[in-house]
Amino acid sequence: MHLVLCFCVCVLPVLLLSLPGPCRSAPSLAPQEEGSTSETQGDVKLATEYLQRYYHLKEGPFGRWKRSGQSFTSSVQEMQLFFGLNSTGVLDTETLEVMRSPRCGVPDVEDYIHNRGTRWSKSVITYRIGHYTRDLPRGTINSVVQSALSVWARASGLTFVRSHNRNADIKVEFVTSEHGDLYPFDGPRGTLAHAFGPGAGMGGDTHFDDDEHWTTGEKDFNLYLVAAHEFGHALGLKHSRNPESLMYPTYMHPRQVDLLSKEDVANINALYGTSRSSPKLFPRYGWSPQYNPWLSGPQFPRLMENKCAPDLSFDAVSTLGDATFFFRERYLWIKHNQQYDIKEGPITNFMPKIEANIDAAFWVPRRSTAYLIHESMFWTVKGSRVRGKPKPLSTFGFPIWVQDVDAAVHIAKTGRTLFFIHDIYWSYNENRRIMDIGFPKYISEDFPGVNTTISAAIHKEGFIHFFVGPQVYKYDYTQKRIVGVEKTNAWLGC
Ligand code: NFH
Ligand code: ZN
Ligand code: CA
Ligand code: ZN
Repeated sequence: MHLVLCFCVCVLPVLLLSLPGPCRSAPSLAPQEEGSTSETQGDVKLATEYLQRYYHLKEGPFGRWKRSGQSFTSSVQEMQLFFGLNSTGVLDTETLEVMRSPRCGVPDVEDYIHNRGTRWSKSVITYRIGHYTRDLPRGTINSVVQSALSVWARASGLTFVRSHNRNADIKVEFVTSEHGDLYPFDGPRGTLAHAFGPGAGMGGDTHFDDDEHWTTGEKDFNLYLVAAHEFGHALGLKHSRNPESLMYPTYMHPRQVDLLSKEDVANINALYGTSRSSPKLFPRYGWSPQYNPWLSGPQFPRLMENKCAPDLSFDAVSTLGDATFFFRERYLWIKHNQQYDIKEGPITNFMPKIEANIDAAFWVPRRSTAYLIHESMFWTVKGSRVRGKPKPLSTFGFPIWVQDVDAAVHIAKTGRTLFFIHDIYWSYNENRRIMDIGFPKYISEDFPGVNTTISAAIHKEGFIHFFVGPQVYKYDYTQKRIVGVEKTNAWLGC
């Protein structure tokens, strides 16, 4: 029983949260007229006080637009629902008993009163996608949800981590009509979605009306836009009167460049602080809807839908500053170290000069420079800028017959860059800027166990990671052996 009560104390703020001021209206005494059996004036007084204190807010999940005040009966029902009692709306003995029982711990209650459950009291928030819609492939939905959360992550100090655990903070679900929370959906159009504010239990949960047609383009309704709005609520934001704001209560395509208005940013910052101070790479080609693949359906690469495809492979992988870049065809994923969210888009969104796929890439930390190789040419990227024109591979001292490279990796400790081409490799001395003598050599000779063409390679935390199609081999080059195998898509958090 004690546990149940604790659950309640923590959960209630969720339902109360949208209440802008003090209690609005006195609950009606309707239940008496409904001829319930045992209740007395005293019971009604107790219940009224109780419901005013813990449930008085008439607003349920956000999304109940212009919803009229909630009746006493439905407050009772709501309370009963949370306690697992028969949700009759009638003040029966059992309900009154729960209302009379001591709440768990004064501090909890105090805390709740002050905080009103308006924010999560942590900066890492987990989410889980329960029931999917059939309108879009699952992989797409996973990516859209992640992108929509990233909108808020970028503007705040928050990090979102996908979880498969039942206790994830934000449970995302596509549902229709009645779905167990007293806020049934209304079929096509009308309300598109709703979300509960921060809190335990249902707190943070986000429901999408699966009677809508969900899209990733300009047609109604764009899931990314609606999800970003709902996650605002799941984080504790209320509606805005400003039509430029994402938190405006009516669905519309954004007209301005940024999804978030200044007001949205100020509101999320007021709750969770500002975004990490670490400078962002390529700030100019960020995540405006203009560049966001989720808002520009037609040019949205098909590949994207398969970010978590089991056979995902990369053309090139490299560190660049404090991020890891994953290239595939003309597409790029950027994963910042220490951050969960991944930026992604056509390569040209980030580096407009590079209208090509990248075959191999490597990072020389000493020069804070990345080298991106396409066929027989390579670009130099320093800071967030592509420097000058591409240069020919022969700059590294390759013979003329070397016209492309499968993978490249720089090992800072030895100052060498290794270039992999089919079954052979070269070693380049970055300090002296010459090829080492005795190369090329067979890959299998020096990297026993690695005997297929390498798709991409990166040096990280003392290991070389060889990407071979959908698999990644973790290679210990001092011991000369493979010490681990992983799925390629695991590197994108799949
Ligand atoms: C919504 N909401 O469904 C609408 N609005 O524009 N239908 C809101 C979600 C949009 C959830 O948090 C509900 O606020 C409706 C109505 C803004 C994504 C304005 C008709 C209610 C097309
Ligand atoms: Zn809303
Ligand atoms: Ca609807
Ligand atoms: Zn719901």
